[in-house]
Amino acid sequence: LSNTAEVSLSKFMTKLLRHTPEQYGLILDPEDGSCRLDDLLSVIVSTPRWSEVTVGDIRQVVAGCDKQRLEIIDDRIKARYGHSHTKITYGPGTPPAILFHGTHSGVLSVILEEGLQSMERQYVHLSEGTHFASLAGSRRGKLILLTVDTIRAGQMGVTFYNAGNKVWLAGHIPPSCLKVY
Ligand code: HQG
Repeated sequence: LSNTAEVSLSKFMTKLLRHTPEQYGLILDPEDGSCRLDDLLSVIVSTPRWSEVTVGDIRQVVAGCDKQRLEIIDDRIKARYGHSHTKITYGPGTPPAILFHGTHSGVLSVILEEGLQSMERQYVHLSEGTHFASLAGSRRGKLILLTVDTIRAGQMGVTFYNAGNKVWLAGHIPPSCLKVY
């Protein structure tokens, strides 16, 4: 796969595993959102653009992604985070005292008023460092980094889930737990 093809296939695989599997007849495990690598491959090769794709190409896409969006375990594959479709079950965990969320200036005042909402996804996305949060927040406008006081949030009943690779997920984060970084 060329670089361009790799990025393009990666977007298609992410769409399938996070957002619209049923549109392609793909059934994801309701617990962890995974499916068999073979089943994903069948769906991919049934589209004219990707009819030549091999399991090797899929592995290349998964390995080549710096954000580790996707994960292969034995003969199964899943998106690690970002789902709008299936509500994945993650084990609850105790995050560092401070986590980051990247957003943009256009929605800052709303967020400081009503807190962080999961919007179109199943969870609010947070990270242990500023890198992942900066990537997320810069996509839509002027980057704003927020810190989340996870201890206070925990006291207020928020549960945190570890999605791996320093990414944490949660439900609604109340405004009193947020500060502009
Ligand atoms: C904002 C991508 C108004 C929130 C990214 C964000 C990340 C509010 C947007 C991952 C709000 C939702 C997740 C409120 C939050 N009012 N806006 N109360 N609360 N928002 O894409 O965190 O490259 O669903 O700040 O890089 O941006 O696809 O979430 O701006 O890692 O792997 O509403 O997805 O990763 O946007 O992104 P999203 P996100 P990938």
